[in-house]
Amino acid sequence: MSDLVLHGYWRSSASYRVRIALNLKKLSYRQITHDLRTGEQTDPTYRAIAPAGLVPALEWGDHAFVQSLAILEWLEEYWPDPALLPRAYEPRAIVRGMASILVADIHPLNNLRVMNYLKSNLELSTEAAHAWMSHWMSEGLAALEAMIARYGGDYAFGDQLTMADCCLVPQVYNAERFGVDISRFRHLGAATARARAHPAVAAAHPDLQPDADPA
Ligand SMILES: N[C@@H](CCC(=O)N[C@@H](CS)C(=O)NCC(=O)O)C(=O)O
Repeated sequence: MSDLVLHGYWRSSASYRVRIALNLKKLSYRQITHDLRTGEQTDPTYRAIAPAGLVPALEWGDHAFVQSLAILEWLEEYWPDPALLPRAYEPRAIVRGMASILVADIHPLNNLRVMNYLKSNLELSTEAAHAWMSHWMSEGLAALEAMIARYGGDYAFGDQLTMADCCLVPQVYNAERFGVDISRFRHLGAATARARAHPAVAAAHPDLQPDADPA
């Protein structure tokens, strides 16, 4: 069996999603870090693996998979146990919808390159750029709160950890870093707290990664 190699960065929420899934599935993997602060993700050597110059990428044999949600889906197909999607089709679609709110609607608007563009090219102040980012995070999290209120149990969907939690925990980490008030989202906050308490999820926390800045 090939080794799994995760190209990521400790504070990258998209990498954090993949770490959670790998840990939940009890898969061992090696990490290669690309420091986003110094632009290592745009190095041509890394772009040969991940042409968009974004982390994460997951190498497996001759393949390099990009896009965290596609990686989660691949992990689910290859190692279905423990499942990160419910069995029935309709719940699967709902979990995928929840994950997509986080991955497709919220995260792209608070990504580093977008922030840099707002500040450098559009000359927004740091405060204005953060307010813009917090606005879109809050909008997306409010939508998710309504879905978790309807479908959640112990976790974001029902009583098992799913892909929705793999994406939710890192986004809440991001939101908290940027001062978004999560206490407004009661169901979402409770589901996040329970997911964070799971040992596999806890072990994926940015501060515990080998490339993390010293505390
Ligand atoms: N949709 C992609 C997003 C990947 C992404 O944007 N990663 C961020 C870190 S969380 C990144 O590499 N940012 C570098 C940059 O913005 O230059 C995924 O889910 O994998």
